[in-house]
Amino acid sequence: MNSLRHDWTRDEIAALFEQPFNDLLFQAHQLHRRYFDPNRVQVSTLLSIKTGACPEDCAYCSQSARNAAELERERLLPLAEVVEKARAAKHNGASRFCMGAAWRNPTDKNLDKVIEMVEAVHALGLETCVTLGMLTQQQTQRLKQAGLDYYNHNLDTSPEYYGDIITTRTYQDRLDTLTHVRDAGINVCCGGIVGMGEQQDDRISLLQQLANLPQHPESVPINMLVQIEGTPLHGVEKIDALDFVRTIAVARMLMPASTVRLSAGRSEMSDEMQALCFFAGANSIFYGDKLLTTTNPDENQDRKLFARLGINQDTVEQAQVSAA
Ligand code: SAM
Ligand code: DTB
Ligand code: SF4
Repeated sequence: MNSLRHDWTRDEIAALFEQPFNDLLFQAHQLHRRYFDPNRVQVSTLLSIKTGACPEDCAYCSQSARNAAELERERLLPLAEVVEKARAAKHNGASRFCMGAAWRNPTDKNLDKVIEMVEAVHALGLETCVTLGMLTQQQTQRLKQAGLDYYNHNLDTSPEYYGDIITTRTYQDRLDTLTHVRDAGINVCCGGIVGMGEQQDDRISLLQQLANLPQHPESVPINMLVQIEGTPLHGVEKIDALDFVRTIAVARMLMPASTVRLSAGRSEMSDEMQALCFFAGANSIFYGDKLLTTTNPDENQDRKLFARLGINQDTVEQAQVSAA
């Protein structure tokens, strides 16, 4: 197998993007087949364990206290409710359960509670993932000991566009958290959002940041902005569907051994657009009718789509073998 590269230049990435669509998809798909079964998709289910009232000012997010989105806030959910949701997710075929909290960072007391959740979900035989904001080195070590498999922390956009989207934490803060997660031996889930009014150069630069990390994230979520009323990004120009597919294809080419997740935004995608994304190299989705605060296609719709495409879902066992 080719060795993985961490020295991509912007010009090289731009050249990948600028190819004719068929050439790009052909190359991305070929590489995809070299590393993965093209007919297998990993499925994760998301649960918001603490919703809203977040002190951060992320311009896309319904949960920022500074945005005017209508949202029912919720305190940290009780353990029993989380376990019940995780059991249902497993029953529906998810192999990973991802818990998200609207925090800038968890307090150590909050982390105690999350650790109980991670242990309980792990005990159900599911892979575990959490996204809690910034973490210290000590906090990542505690999560690792609890059996956490993945930590999601996105770079969100390019360093150049970042200041237009978030001002309450820096790009470097994000990179520091990613280093702590990596150093603790937890799998890294890190990607971004497109369709936030960014330029093609920003997509190139975001993917360059991800691909040139010392180790590629094991999981790379590519979110298409879910526009939420009351947030500053509501009404921003949407990304062209084929440009979105190109972004998936380039992510696949830069990080060929990573799982690329067709993440938020699927409710607005046609089956045909999703099919192109799977061909271009996406091999993971969020499964279940809710993301954190917004809707996702329901499981029946996804089952039908997988059946039409001849795609199989990863079972928990298969997911664990591929992650090993
Ligand atoms: N509060 C934590 C943090 O930001 O690190 C964890 C939860 S946060 C909601 C997780 C990620 O979801 C964000 O980094 C962002 O990439 C993605 N996200 C949030 N709102 C979104 C939206 N409206 N559309 C697409 N992706 C979104
Ligand atoms: C990721 O990259 N996308 C997920 C997960 N990681 C936590 C979140 C998507 C959120 C979409 C908007 C919402 O439902 O609030
Ligand atoms: Fe808070 Fe995370 Fe939303 Fe930003 S993305 S406002 S940190 S919940």
